[in-house]
Amino acid sequence: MLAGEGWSAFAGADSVCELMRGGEGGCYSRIFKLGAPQRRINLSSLLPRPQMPDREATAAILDEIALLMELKGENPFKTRAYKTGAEIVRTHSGDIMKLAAEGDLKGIKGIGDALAQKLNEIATTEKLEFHQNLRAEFPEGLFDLFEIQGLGAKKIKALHDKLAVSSIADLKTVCEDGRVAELSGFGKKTAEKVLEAIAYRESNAGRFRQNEVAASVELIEEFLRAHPHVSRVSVAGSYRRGKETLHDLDFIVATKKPQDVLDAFVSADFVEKIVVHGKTKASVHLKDQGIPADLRAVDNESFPFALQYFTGSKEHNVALRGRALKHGFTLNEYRLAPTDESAAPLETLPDEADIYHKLGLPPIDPALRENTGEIEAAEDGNLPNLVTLENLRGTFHNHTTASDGKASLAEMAAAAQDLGLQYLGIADHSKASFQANGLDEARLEKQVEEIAALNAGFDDFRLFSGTECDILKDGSLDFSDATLASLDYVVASIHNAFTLSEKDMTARIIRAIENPHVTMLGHLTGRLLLKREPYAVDIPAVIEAAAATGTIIELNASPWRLDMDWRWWKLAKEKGVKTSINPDAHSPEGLQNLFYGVRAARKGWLERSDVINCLPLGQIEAALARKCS
Ligand code: DGT
Ligand code: CA
Ligand code: CA
Ligand code: ZN
Repeated sequence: MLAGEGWSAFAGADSVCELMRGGEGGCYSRIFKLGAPQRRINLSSLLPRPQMPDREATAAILDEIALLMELKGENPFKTRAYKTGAEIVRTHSGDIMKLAAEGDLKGIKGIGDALAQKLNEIATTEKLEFHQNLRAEFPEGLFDLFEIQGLGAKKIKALHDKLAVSSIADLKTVCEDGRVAELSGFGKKTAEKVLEAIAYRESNAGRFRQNEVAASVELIEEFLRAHPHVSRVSVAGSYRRGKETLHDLDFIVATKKPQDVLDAFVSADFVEKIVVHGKTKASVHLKDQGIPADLRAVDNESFPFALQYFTGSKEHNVALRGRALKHGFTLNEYRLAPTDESAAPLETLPDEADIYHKLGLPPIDPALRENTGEIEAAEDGNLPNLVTLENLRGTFHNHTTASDGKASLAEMAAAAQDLGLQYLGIADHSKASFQANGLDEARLEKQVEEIAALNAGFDDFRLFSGTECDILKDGSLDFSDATLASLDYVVASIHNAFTLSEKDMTARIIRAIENPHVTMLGHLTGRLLLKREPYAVDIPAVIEAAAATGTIIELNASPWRLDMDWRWWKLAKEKGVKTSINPDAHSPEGLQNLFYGVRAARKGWLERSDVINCLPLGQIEAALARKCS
């Protein structure tokens, strides 16, 4: 059913563990293999695989051991061995899980006998007794503390040891009664920040980012499709609409035997808990993070109506039903029927698109169904021709091992070529981002040379040398104009001093935009979905400044960011501002973030012509140079 919509799910995303460490480094909750090398765009062939005991899951276990040992106050050398182990597991160039399963890790630097044995246990049994025992020494609630912005192992240990904090509720109490403020290394400001973070977490309870659910969506669709009595399957709800965060998953199937299908669904492997098991609907919680999921089983004739209704949004449906009434129809989740009951019933409608046709409209893409003018646009024949993954020809804002990425220039270039891209922009951090090992002028110059050397060896592919240059507190840039001018392009981003007033923050960003060498603005508001609120900034004023100067505004495609938010792109487009859909990749897998970026761009009504990285090699160069010339 999703075929033709051009955004069947594939995924790959930064997990909480890297954010726990406070960096932007790629740490993937799921690793998806890149497709076989091809010279055409094959982005959409990257589907999320159901979770296996893969190397990231293994690395996450080692990371957690290191954390827990730190909490216990163990010898730092022991702790470090696990951290190093996790890095090796993540970055080893061979099939390390296979080697581990075969007990064949000898000779890999950094993996001693004890670690090799543990890796063997994980690879063969999918768990590690040592880890489970260690975890059992701590109260379950303690693990939630790691999700609070600004708390690392050290601080959590202090809270745990000195104030007996072992849950978010405990933490709230000791922040409110002033004990945290008095704790050495904390202070009043930290206590306030922590309380804010707790409030933010509470306001987002029960919501998920797309990357947290994408693999389950694929798995469940596949499961349903394989059922012998199911003829049609689709995900619906907010996931189908490409919302940046969501509350539950919704699936619709067409079947003659709803009870059979619902029975199979609630007894499936992936289900943890059954909430509703009715005749036409089941609601469950998945084993995967307890994600709630609804399934509705309808007959083939009702399927298009159920799919339309349960895709939502509610506001879109209300507006569409209003339009149906004007045309003399009632529209619900089962049918479109004449309001006048004596009139002949409607013939059946085979597809969801036919519902829109019957109401005198072209089909409206699920991404647009938020009642923000899509029905009027459809009526006037002004629906956008939305950008697709396949339209992308390259991408900017990617990191390498030179700063905080996990892969080399050559590896990132190879990964981009595997995806069928024609070019890849490198934008490692600048020196002010010392926590991310940002490059100084000398290292940047060396990277520019390395890129030139690699480019000499490519046919029909090019690396662009850029930088993700820090915007300093006063809006000046971390590199001189001369240095910036030596690059193919510049992404300017904020990575510190998040707490400026809206006025100061806006002025800071606009000053950066006014620099003729700044090609594009990185992650405009700094938000981390469900984790950190955007900083205060006057977005219309920034859009205005970008339009006046010909500065591109990035659509950061990390599922944690999706920044600038889709709700602003219509305004940006009206003002003539272009975007670049940028994965902010810190590894080859990170390039898969483009999937989420395109979904967000579609929600923002963007077309191919609004997105500079749809331009082929040969035309993109001029777009990058437009501002300076
Ligand atoms: P969420 O909160 O991320 O799960 O968002 P949705 O949009 O997936 O919401 P959900 O799962 O409650 O319902 C799925 C769709 O079903 C929703 O987008 C529109 C439709 N729907 C649900 N309840 C109502 C309702 O009371 N009235 C109307 N018109 N539509 C509804
Ligand atoms: Ca939903
Ligand atoms: Ca639902
Ligand atoms: Zn950044």
